Amino acid sequence: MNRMLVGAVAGVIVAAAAAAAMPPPVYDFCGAATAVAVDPAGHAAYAGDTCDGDNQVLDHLCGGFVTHMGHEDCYAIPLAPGQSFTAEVAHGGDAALLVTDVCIVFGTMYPCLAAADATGPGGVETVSYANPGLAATVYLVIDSHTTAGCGAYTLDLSIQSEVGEERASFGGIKAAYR
Ligand SMILES: [Ca+2]
Ligand SMILES: [Ca+2]
Repeated sequence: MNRMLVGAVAGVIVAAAAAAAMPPPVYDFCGAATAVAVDPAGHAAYAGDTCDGDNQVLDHLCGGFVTHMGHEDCYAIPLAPGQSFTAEVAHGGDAALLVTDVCIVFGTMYPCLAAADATGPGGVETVSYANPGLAATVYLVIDSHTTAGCGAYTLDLSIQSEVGEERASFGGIKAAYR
């Protein structure tokens, strides 16, 4: 091996080592998420435009659809134990909804808790999620399929009171008169 070749090989090894040591890419919408505040009846309404959003959610394996290279808006939804929410999004572009439990991931996809992509441009997407555990903040991502698929939208959101409570009251009434 001549000196030049040794130098070139050493350079490749150094570059490969540097590449291996590179940290994974960080995807983070924590600071961009809108904190949802509902009225006493548990409702909230928002209007926005995903074209103004960032693209931190590039892909997610949710119900068969994978890539979402368009921009997204994100909402942070606080849920007490047993609470659930339903979100209805009327969208001018082609929206896809994702519910996830983290706002930052390192070199991987966002976990999928629930998702919806039933309609094309101009359609309405609806997604629901019930919190099975302790009080938690979950995130609703209103994503766009492509950069051209972004657009204005309205979001209607409702947080339902604890399912267990409702069941208990209805079930209890029924049981009491049986
Ligand atoms: Ca996206
Ligand atoms: Ca859609």
